[in-house]
Amino acid sequence: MLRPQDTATRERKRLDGLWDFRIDRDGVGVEQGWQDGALPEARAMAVPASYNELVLDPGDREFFGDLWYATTVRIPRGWQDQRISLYVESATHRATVWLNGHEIGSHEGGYLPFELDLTDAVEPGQECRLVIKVNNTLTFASIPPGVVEDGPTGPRQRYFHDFYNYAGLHRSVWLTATPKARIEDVLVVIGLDADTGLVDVRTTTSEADELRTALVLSDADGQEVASGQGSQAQLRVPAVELWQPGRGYLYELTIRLTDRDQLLDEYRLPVGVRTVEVRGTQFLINGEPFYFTGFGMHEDHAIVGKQHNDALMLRDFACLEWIGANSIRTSHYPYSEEFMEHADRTGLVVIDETPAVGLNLGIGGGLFGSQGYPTFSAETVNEKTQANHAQVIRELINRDRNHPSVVLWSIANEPESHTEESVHYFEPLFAEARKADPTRPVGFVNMMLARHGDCRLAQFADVIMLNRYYGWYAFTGDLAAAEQAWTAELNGWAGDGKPIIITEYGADTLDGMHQLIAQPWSEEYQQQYLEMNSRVFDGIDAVVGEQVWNLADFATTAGIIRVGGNRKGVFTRDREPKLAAHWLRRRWLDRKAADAQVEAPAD
Ligand code: GCB
Repeated sequence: MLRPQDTATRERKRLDGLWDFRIDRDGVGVEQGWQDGALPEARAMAVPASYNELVLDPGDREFFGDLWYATTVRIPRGWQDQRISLYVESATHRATVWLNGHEIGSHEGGYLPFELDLTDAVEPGQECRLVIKVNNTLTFASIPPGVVEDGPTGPRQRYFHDFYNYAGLHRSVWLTATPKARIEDVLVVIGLDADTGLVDVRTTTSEADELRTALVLSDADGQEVASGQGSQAQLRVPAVELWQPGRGYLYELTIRLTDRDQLLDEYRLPVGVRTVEVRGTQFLINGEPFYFTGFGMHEDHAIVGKQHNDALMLRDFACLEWIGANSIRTSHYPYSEEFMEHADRTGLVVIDETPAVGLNLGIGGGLFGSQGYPTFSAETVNEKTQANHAQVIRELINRDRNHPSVVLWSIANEPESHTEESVHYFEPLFAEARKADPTRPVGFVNMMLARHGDCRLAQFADVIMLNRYYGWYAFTGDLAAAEQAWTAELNGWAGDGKPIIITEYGADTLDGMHQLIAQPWSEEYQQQYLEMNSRVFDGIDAVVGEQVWNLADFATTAGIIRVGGNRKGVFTRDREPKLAAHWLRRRWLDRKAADAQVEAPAD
């Protein structure tokens, strides 16, 4: 599946704006025919946006079930003889689509796009009513999982992850027109032979072998540097300009499908030439050891929730650049396609994560106020969950495999990983990821409950990713003891001979709270906590990265350990720096300058 584009042969129409919206409180929508499009008592809803902060009734905000969206669209009259489809970038967590009352299709999973063929259901020039029923209920089968429990006042949605379950149409919705004989998919695999870039292109087309596929690769100035033809071809780029961390040099690949001299379809793809390799305890990009600095993040902002918004995204990138971060992890779900494209352009290195978060029901239950459950059982996380998990791995890799910014797949965040059951569940999923992309390393993020020696999944990973909160959840307030225990644990992992990335470490911090004798929650403590962690990392060669939790404060469910959300941001929720941000900036800019062998910029 290809992202919609405007090219010589393709068109797209963004359907963003105010749609009609109705929460199906009584679960009567289908019975009452809301799918036909006349949504009774509808209110206006922004698309894209999370709906939750735009309704002020607490019951509406916390609602779980069906959310109905409807809009009227006109199919452009020039779209005769085209394949017309609907491309939905993100419907959290599943959706069913009707057009003029006819069911067109559905999709499971909230953070990855889906495309539905509308060709037989529409007439160019005509107006039609588009209805999308979004469902935000989390179950033991969904990724991420959740459960509906009986509460004193009725059923309640619980989940096992630490961010608010925002829902809605979070990213753009598109109508697209493509030629019927078309390019369906493109895979680019990169290699390097000395300073020659090897760009292997595999193109899938909708029909007939006798059609010709022509490839042209141009540099950033638009000059052609290589060309080729065929559905499988290798382009060689002498004296190649590499895509590098912090310098996202992109070529553009133009793929043209022709029938004799007639152009049938055209697609353009940015291409970054870079290699990724794990060698011993090193993580190499373009053959050079790479040290990750940066954050675990969230797509999260006041009012709009998980909406993709270009301006807010640019502010996040500006914060990352200011602080000297070279990388992020898309914790805990795939981010918008615009984000991935901008990472490619700016040279931001990305650890790309599936939405599999909270697959540790014992801990999740305790932390988030639910009863405890066994993680893996016939009634909880089971084969159905595993099938959905395999599906999101395939869909994520299929969506993001051509992004040079992506250097590592994370197939889950903090799952149960110390039991035999976890091996049964995860071993096939590692295989699934490797099959979908044999070119990149694969890992998962380990949590504190499965320390070195107890974790049974690390054996399947190319890179060890650790989330640790020594000095916060463990040894709270005692940084000296934390430093000792953390160093001891990390030395154990270092003995395994794989690179280690610290994917989370952080301390909740209330901006504005200052203390001379620094205690947890103060701005001073956050800085001292980060300083302590840095000392630990600097003493262990196998540590090849540090990603602080979190770039910014973010919304969570209500809880006694959350103050208006999770406050581990180095920036506030509106992206202003806390005290520690200045210290971190100094550390990372100095490190960057040392790597580049230049003088570090002054403050
Ligand atoms: C974690 C989770 C992350 C939480 C964080 C915390 O280990 O991966 O989702 O937000 O801890 O702050 O507790």
